[in-house]
Amino acid sequence: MKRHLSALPYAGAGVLATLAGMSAGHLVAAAQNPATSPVLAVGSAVIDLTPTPVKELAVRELGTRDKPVLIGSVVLVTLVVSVIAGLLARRRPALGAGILVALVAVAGALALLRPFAVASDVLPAVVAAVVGVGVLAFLVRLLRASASPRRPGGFETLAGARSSTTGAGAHSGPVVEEGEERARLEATDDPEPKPRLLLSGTSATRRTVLVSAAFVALVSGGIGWLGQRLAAIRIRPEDVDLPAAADPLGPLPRGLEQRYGGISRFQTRNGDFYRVDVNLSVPVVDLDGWRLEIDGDVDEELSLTFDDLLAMDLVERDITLTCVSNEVGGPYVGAARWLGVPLTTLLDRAGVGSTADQIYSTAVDGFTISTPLAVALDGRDSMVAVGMNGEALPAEHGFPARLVTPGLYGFVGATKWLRRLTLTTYEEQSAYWTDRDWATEAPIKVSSRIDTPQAFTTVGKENAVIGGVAWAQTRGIGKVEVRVDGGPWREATLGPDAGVAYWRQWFLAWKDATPGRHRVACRATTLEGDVQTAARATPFPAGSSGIQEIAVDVA
Ligand SMILES: Nc1nc2c(c(=O)[nH]1)N[C@H]1C(S)=C(S)[C@@H](COP(=O)(O)O)O[C@H]1N2
Ligand SMILES: [Mo]
Repeated sequence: MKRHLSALPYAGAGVLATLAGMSAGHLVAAAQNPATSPVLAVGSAVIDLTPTPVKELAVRELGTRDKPVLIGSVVLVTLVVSVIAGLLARRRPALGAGILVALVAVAGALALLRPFAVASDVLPAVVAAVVGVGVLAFLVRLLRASASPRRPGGFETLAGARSSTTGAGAHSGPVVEEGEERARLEATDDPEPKPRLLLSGTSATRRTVLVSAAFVALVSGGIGWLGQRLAAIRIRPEDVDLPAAADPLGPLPRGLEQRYGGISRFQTRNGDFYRVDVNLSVPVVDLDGWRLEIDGDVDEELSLTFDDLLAMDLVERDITLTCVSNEVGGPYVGAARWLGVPLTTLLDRAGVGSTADQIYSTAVDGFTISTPLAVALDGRDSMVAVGMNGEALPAEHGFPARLVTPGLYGFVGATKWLRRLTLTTYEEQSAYWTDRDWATEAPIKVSSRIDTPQAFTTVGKENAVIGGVAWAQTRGIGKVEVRVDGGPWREATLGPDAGVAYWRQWFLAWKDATPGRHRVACRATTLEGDVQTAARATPFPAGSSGIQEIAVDVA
């Protein structure tokens, strides 16, 4: 028991050393590219390697907490390893340090394996290793000093121990230490010497250990926090000046939200726009090094700078994006005015060959998307967007450039942080989510959502209004109907029209509302007469279907 307890401080030293290393690496990464942070590099690899059913389960059970939980798990596993490293460092400092270095080496390798990685991306891991090993050596030194109060200067240093492992006297360090320990125990009159827990000691050395441990923990926490702040201020899309569109659109018509507050705004604010991607940190893109490459089956490969893009004729389009993971009635849909270069302009410049049937886009985060070439050429307004609602793309939404494809779920047409478009075939290349069993082609299904009233809220009998949004991108919404308590479908009034690639708001004055609980449902119909089906489908693999029905109380 005593032995176990006296080992505890070493476990703590391992944890503190790891935290300090991780934080230092995180800080360096924040200053260059957050994705190269050792913790995030490992976390991203875990995301990429997680089988689809497990991911589905995680998203279902955890929702948007899936990423914090993932990071937490990575940190937890790391800390368990660091406990082992600390315990081993008690007898074999070099071994403990070696485990820390191995841990960081994995993270460094993962950072370097990212697409578009540069040599300096390994720097955060190197710094993490140096700081981690340094702190471990320091703490082990202190602990050994506190365990041998009679010879405060005589402990083995980590460096000494490490070099000793190369020679015949490999175990001299630990053996000497045990000898000292025994000598000390024999010398004391106390038959039950207190276990040398950090907190039970009163010697100056122990206080030093405690204080330095607290210091390391505080500094680690502070550095982690600072790293996040740095990442947030490093790229500033708001400093980018965008030219106007060659043929600007007029202002959007007044939305229904101005009359019925509960209905989603006709144009989603950038800050409210849903965000879905595979990243633990928002990719940071330096405009200087960034290029949009167009290659593969083309007459001439292109490599365009951001300024090259801005120098082209820009168009402006109102387009609603939807994520395939959106459940019926869910939040992963948003509508914005996008500014960018028509995809056809870029394809014409490059000259598409005769064999390509897909545009394979690769993003800065390594994410890939397959978009059917036929979709890009069928007359819809696919574009490489640089602006969103009058501003440069926010970092979360793909700064500096992203693909926007009307009518396709985001995972097949909305590549953020776009880096390369490759003209190729479906036979030759498959993209991120297709490799994880999601559909290869995924047009958006007609759907509608009740925004007001919210489920399980109470509305007044007078002026009760049911309202929301409906979308069927590239086909357009023809009508929306509302049903109360399974009765007949009643047609709602549609809001303003901003084109078939955009959503429609709708409302119905609920004049005959009676007190009590009611079930309210809605469904949309496209301009072609295609009615939103009641047949339920899960988001996996090609998008949800069904009809949203909520319970509402009328008072
Ligand atoms: N580089 C990159 N682009 C991406 C993704 C991603 O993970 N990485 N996710 C896609 C998915 S699944 C969707 S739904 C849209 C979401 O775009 P938004 O976050 O701007 O709403 O981005 C798409 N583009
Ligand atoms: Mo998505």
